[in-house]
Amino acid sequence: NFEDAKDAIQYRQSGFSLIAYNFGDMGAMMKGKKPFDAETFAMRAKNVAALSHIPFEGFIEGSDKGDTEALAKVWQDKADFDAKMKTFQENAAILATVAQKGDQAEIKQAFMDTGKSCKGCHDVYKKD
Ligand code: ASC
Repeated sequence: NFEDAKDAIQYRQSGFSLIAYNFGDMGAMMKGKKPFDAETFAMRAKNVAALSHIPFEGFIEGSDKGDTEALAKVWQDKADFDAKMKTFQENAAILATVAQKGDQAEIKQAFMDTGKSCKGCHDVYKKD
């Protein structure tokens, strides 16, 4: 368990940083900013699927105060927040699966769905 809110905030932010790095590299490939490399993409997708389960644990009661971009709304609407987090985890798992198979259309769709679940949560629960 975390010592305090500061530890919990650090933990979830570390998870999000790793997710952003891996997802961002996939995004660069999807946007054609760098060549698509199937093996690297599948590795990144697998990382995001695993990492998608990390931040959740850090959203403990009372950790809306401190050096965080999470809005108090996370804890006010916790059931909806949890559901959105779960949707993200499900989409990330699908992305990891289709990235293994290698069908470009499926990959594109799964990547967009995952990105939408990032943004869908940020729009509501994250400071801009
Ligand atoms: C990223 C990133 C996000 C998401 C979001 C997707 O690469 O850092 O927060 O994608 O922009 O819509």
